[in-house]
Amino acid sequence: MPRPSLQRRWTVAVVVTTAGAVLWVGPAGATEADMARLPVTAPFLCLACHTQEQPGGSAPLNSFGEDYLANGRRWDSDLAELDSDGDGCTNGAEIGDVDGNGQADGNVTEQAGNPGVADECGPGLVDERTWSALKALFDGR
Ligand SMILES: [Ca+2]
Ligand SMILES: [Ca+2]
Repeated sequence: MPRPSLQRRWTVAVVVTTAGAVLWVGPAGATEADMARLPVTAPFLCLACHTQEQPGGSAPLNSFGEDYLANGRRWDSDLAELDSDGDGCTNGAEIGDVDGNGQADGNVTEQAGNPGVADECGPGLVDERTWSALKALFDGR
């Protein structure tokens, strides 16, 4: 079998390296795209879905991250109704989009609690009925 030319070997090396880089970068891009699907991301950002911050979204998923993945990586009413971390507040209430329509409730700019960490929806969190009433006011404009 003839030995491949130097040019061909270089071409193969470049293709393999590029493919490896794309695969390596892939999860980070997906994580950013996933985060962009949530109507409110501050202040927890990566930690809404991951157990710790690691480059490229390589940290293990928390309970909300797992549910998000199981929901086809979509933020919708089904995911909003769940209480992934079991702390008594729905994901929607913690994220700030109770009905999961993709729009932040009222003028909410920060998540009320971390949807993947229990015991973060304390007395400061307005209850869901209040959120719904507030949201209805804004939706009815
Ligand atoms: Ca919860
Ligand atoms: Ca929580």
